[in-house]
Amino acid sequence: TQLEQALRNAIISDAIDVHFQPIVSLGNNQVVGFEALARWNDPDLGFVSPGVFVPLAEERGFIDALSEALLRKAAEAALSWPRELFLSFNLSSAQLMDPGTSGSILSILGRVGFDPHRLELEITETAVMGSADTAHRIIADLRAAGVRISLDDFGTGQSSLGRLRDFIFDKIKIDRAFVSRINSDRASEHIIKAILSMCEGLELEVVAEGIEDYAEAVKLRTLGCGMGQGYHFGRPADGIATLRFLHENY
Ligand code: G
Ligand code: G
Ligand code: MN
Ligand code: NA
Repeated sequence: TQLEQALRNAIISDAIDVHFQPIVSLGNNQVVGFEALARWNDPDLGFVSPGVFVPLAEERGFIDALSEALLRKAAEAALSWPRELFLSFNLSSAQLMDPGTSGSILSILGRVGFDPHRLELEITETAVMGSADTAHRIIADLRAAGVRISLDDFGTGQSSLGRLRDFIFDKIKIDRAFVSRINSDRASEHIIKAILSMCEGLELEVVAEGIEDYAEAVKLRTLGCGMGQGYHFGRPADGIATLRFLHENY
């Protein structure tokens, strides 16, 4: 198809960019890291969402090439940040079925000179279930090298609390579906409270995603949520705007 051909060309010509969205400590509003988010502005097709082209890349077998280029760009950009903030990078489910993934990630970090302790990988619960043995091996190898693992979109889809008993995660990211209703819907508040209490017991760090206003940030801080992310703190921005943001704000 036209989209597939355009994606293939974009990967070959290294035209897919990476943007960064701040993750802050809710206690003091300090930026502690950034999530890398792929952005593709095609001359003919315009902006194509990663929600569209990442699944297409997985389906067509381009995901390794795409993800390697994005991780390299993201880690290179992170080396120029003024402080040792963490970099959070999304892994797709196909990558967790490929035993070569851990070696490939660590070799990119080595080549770029990026400390694995500064990298976090975001994965979803469904991705771990796809090919459980391979996924667990990849995660164990990465964690042994110092990489941290976060469970993305927590609370949605096929979440099973049982997965948390495997102790393969360092952090969970509460899906914005709960966060956006925290001040209007008592049920969402109770669910978030329960997640925070459970994560405290399991010694998991927590990020609330999709914080869009001050009232949500205040509520989450009051409930004891450690970190937040969302348009209230900053939208995803390119590497240069991210550097400017860091120099102006922190
Ligand atoms: O950035 P937001 O605009 O629309 O992202 C849409 C979806 O694409 C999200 O689920 C996000 O996790 C995913 N995504 C964004 N960038 C990447 C990436 O570099 N790799 C993978 N695997 N997924 C990404
Ligand atoms: O699936 P994942 O959580 O990786 O995707 C992150 C997605 O959330 C990206 O598409 C990003 O652009 C989007 N996002 C980040 N902050 C906000 C926010 O405050 N509100 C909304 N609606 N989307 C957000
Ligand atoms: Mn994510
Ligand atoms: Na998420």
